[in-house]
Amino acid sequence: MWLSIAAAFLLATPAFSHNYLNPILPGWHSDPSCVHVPEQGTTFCTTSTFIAYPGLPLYASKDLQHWKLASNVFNRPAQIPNLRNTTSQQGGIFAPTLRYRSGTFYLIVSFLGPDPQGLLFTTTDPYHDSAWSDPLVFDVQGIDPDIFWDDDGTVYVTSANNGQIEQYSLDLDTGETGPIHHLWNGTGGASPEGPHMFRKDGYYYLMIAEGGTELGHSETIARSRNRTGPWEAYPGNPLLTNRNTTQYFQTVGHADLFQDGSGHWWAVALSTRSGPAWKNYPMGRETVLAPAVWDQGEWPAIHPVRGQMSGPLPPVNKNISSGEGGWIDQPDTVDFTPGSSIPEHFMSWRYPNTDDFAISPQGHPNTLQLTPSFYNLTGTAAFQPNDSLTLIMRRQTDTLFTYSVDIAFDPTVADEEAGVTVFLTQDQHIDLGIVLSSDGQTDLAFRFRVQGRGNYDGPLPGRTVSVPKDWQVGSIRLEIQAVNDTTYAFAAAPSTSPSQRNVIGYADTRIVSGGTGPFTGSLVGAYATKNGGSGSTPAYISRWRYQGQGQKIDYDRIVPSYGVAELDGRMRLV
Ligand SMILES: *[C@@H]1O[C@H](CO)[C@@H](O)[C@H](O)[C@H]1NC(C)=O
Ligand SMILES: *[C@@H]1O[C@H](CO)[C@@H](O)[C@H](O)[C@H]1NC(C)=O
Ligand SMILES: *[C@@H]1O[C@H](CO)[C@@H](O)[C@H](O)[C@H]1NC(C)=O
Ligand SMILES: *[C@@H]1O[C@H](CO)[C@@H](O)[C@H](O)[C@H]1NC(C)=O
Ligand SMILES: *[C@@H]1O[C@H](CO)[C@@H](O)[C@H](O)[C@H]1NC(C)=O
Ligand SMILES: *[C@@H]1O[C@H](CO)[C@@H](O)[C@H](O)[C@H]1NC(C)=O
Ligand SMILES: *[C@@H]1O[C@H](CO)[C@@H](O)[C@H](O)[C@H]1NC(C)=O
Ligand SMILES: CC(=O)N[C@H]1CO[C@H](CO)[C@@H](O)[C@@H]1O
Repeated sequence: MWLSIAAAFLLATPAFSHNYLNPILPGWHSDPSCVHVPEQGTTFCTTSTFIAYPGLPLYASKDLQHWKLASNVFNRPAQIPNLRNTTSQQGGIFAPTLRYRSGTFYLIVSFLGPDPQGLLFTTTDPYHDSAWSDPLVFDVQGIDPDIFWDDDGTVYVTSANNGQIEQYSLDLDTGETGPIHHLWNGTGGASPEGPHMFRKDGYYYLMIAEGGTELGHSETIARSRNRTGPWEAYPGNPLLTNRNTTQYFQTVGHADLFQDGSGHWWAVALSTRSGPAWKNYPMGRETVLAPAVWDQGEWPAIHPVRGQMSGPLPPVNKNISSGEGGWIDQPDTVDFTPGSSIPEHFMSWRYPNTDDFAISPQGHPNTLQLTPSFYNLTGTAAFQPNDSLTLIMRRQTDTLFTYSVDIAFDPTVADEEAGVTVFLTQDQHIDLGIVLSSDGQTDLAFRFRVQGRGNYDGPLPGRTVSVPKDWQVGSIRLEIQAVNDTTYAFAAAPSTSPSQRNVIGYADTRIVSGGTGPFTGSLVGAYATKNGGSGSTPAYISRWRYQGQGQKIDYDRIVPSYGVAELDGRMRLV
C-alpha cells in the first residue's frame, strides 16, 4: 500500500521540488483547516483552541513555509459568552473548518460548552480581529462541522455525530438547519469525525478522520455522484496515516485539502512528535503539511508525513504587511512599553479579568502588572469556571527553547505568589513561584512544584528554597529552558546579575504530555495568585523573552528553530 502511493506520488511529483520541515505550525495547533485565496495569493489556516482565549488563530502564508498570525477569529467574550462557564479542561471550541467564497471567509466550528452549539463566524477582512463577526448560532449535530456549497448554492453542514457522518442544510441568514441525512460511517475505524466535503470532476468527495486522534489515527475518503450517497470508499484507504509505523511523527489524521495558486494540491493534518512510544509530547498535536496529487477523475494521493519533506512549494515570500500578530517562529521580545498592548499570540485559560493585567501602570513603566487571582492555577473544589486566573501564556512552539521574565514582587501576606509555569491544564502544570511561605516564620522562597503527572511515572520533583537576601532588592529573573527533549530546567537569577543563575529544579516533559490534556498542548507563561489567602500584592513582570533553540524532527535529528536560523543569517534547511 505504502509503496503504491509513494510510487504514484513520485511519478506525479514535478522535478522542481523544495525541501521543507514539519510541523509547519509548531506547538499546540490541532485540527487544522486551510483555504487558498487566489485573489490574495495567500493561504490561510486555522486550528482548535478549546478553552484558551483568544482563540481560533488565523495564520496567513504566501509560501506555505512562513506563517503569520493574521487575526484571532474569536477575540471578544461577547462572541461566545458561555466560554465563561465551560467546565471541562478539554471542552470549548474545536475542529473548525475554514472556507472562502466570493470575498468572504467562513469559519464554522462546534462549541462544547454547557450545551453544544454550532457557530459560524464570517469576515471580509482576515487581518483584523474586530472585522470578525459575532457567530451565527445553529443547532449542530455532534462535533467537527464542515461547510460546503452545493452547485445550486445551497449550504450544507457535515458533522460527526454518534459514530456517523451526518449532513443538513444551513440557512446563512437565520441559522435554521434542514433535515438530517446520514452520509457515511467510514471504513470501520473508531470515531469517524472531522469530515470535509469537496466537489471535483462530477463527484462529491467525503474525507474524514478515523481511528481516534491517537496512534491509530488515519484519514479515509469516499466519493459519490450524489451528495447524499451511496458512497464508494477509496480502495486504497487509509488515504493518510502513520499508524503501525515507527515514524517519529505519529497520530497523523484530521486532514484538510487545498489547491495552491499554481494548481498544486496540499494536505494539512494534525500529528504528534512522539514516536510510537507516545509518552513524551508536551506540544501535543501540531499542524503538518504534505504534498498531494489529485488528477482529474482520480482519487487524491497524499505523501506520508515526515519531519523533512519535499514538494512543489511556491517561492519564499514574506511580503505580508498586514495582520494583528507576528510570524509563528518569531522570538518574543516583549517589554510592555507604555501604550503597547498584549501580543496577539498570548493566551489565557478561559476569560481573563482584564483589570488584573495592566501594561505600564502609573509608576511602573515597561511592566505588566499582575493582580493576583484568589485561586492558584489548580484551584480547589470550589473553583468555578468563571473564576478568572491571573495567568498569561504563549505556546511552547519548539522542542528546545528558553523562556524568561523578570518579576518584581514584594509580597506581604502569607501565600502570595508570582511565577512562571509550563501549563497543560489546571490539573497538569509545572510552576516555579516566588512565594511568601508561612511555615513557621514568613520567608521569601522559591517554590518549585508540580501538579499532575501525565505520562510520567517517576518520582515527581518539588522543593522550596529561600530567596537569597541579596537577591531580594530588585527584580528576579525566572527562566524555563527545555534543555533537551525530555527535560525542563527551572532557574532563577537576580535580573541585574544573570550570571548568578541557579537551577532550582528539573522536570520531565512527560508530566505535561497526555493525562488530563490529551487534546491540548503546553503553554509557557507567568501567573500571580493569593493561593486562597487574603493578599492582594501585585507582581510586575517585565522583559518577557521566548526564543526557540531547536526542533526535533526525527529521533536523531534536531534542527535549528526557524527564528534562530534566520537570525544567524543561515539557510534553514540542511
Ligand atoms: C453561562 O453563562 C451565560 C452568561 O455568560 C449565561 O447566560 C448562561 O445561563 C450560563 N449557563 C450555565 C449553564 O451556567
Ligand atoms: C452507522 O452507524 C450508526 C450509528 O452507530 C448505525 O446505527 C448504522 O447502522 C451504521 N450504518 C452502517 C451502514 O453501518
Ligand atoms: C442520484 O440522485 C438522483 C436524483 O438527484 C437519482 O435519480 C439517482 O438515482 C441517484 N443515484 C444514485 C446512484 O443513488
Ligand atoms: C508586497 O505586497 C504588496 C501588496 O500586498 C505589493 O504592493 C508590493 O509590491 C509587494 N512587495 C514586494 C516586494 O513584492
Ligand atoms: C492551590 O493548588 C493546590 C494544588 O497544587 C491545591 O491543593 C490548592 O487547593 C490550591 N489552592 C487554591 C486556593 O487555589
Ligand atoms: C461565577 O458564577 C457563579 C454562579 O454561576 C456566580 O455566583 C459567581 O459570582 C460568578 N463568579 C464570578 C467571578 O463572576
Ligand atoms: C536531559 O537533560 C537532563 C538535565 O541536564 C539530563 O539529566 C538528562 O540526562 C538529559 N537527557 C538526555 C536524553 O540527554
Ligand atoms: C496503533 C495501531 O493502529 N496499531 C495496529 C497495528 O496493526 C495491528 C495489526 O494489523 C493492529 O492490531 C493494531 O491495532
